[in-house]
Amino acid sequence: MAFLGSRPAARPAVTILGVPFDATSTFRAGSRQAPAAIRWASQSIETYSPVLRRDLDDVTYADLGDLDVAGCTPEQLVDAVRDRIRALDATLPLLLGGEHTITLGAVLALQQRHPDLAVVQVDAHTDLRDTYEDRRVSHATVMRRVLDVVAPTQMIQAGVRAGTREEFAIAQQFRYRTPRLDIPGSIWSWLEQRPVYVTIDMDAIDPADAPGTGNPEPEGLRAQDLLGFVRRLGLLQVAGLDLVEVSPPYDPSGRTAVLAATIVREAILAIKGADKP
Ligand SMILES: [Mn+2]
Repeated sequence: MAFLGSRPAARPAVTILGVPFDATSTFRAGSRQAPAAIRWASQSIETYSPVLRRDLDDVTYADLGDLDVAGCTPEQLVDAVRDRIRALDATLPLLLGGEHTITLGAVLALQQRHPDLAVVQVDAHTDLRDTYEDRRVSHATVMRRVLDVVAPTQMIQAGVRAGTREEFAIAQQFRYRTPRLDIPGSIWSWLEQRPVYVTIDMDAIDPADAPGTGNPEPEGLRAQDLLGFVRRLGLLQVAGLDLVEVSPPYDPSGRTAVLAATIVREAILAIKGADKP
């Protein structure tokens, strides 16, 4: 099953790729089931966004299905995502996780294409440990590995409210960080001037709105905060985007997957250059 309304397109502006990987998830695994759950949930929502006043019929995007990452080590997973995105050439990747580790592969590919790439991380957790359970590549270290290739002054963190003292000290060097999603105008203006990779960890949202995640954290964003942010992505030069850490086994009502599908729809509709020629 493909994402809502997806049809084959010769040169889609946006390419959806599922990355069903959750091998380093320590507390509660299950995000490998998320790409299928989000696609299934997408069948329950409308193709039209009354807020953006655009319809999925107005844009070109393609759902290429899932990367085959069964049995991969985290390092192999990162390489597989990186190589797949390199092969996509100019089309904008929209990744459906899987755990947060997948972001590293996307950033490695896109930072090579855009040396001035900025990264916006919307997340409950800092994800800045240097190692976690003896691993250098994991969902808990992913943004630290991103820092190996992207300068901290190119980084924005929003929604973050959990991490160690050491991780928060590292995040102090970022261009901007906030436990909410209140990105000020000066930072938006800065973002508008460079290619941006956006990674959205579903646990940034409050567990009330998105209970189906591996590591829920109280005091999160409301769904409408995040949707408001996503609808503004048309102001930016978005180079790529991911939505990670939806965990269907912890989503008995299915509402986390429906919200994820809605975020994906609004992102496709908001992103610049997706209009049909
Ligand atoms: Mn995360």
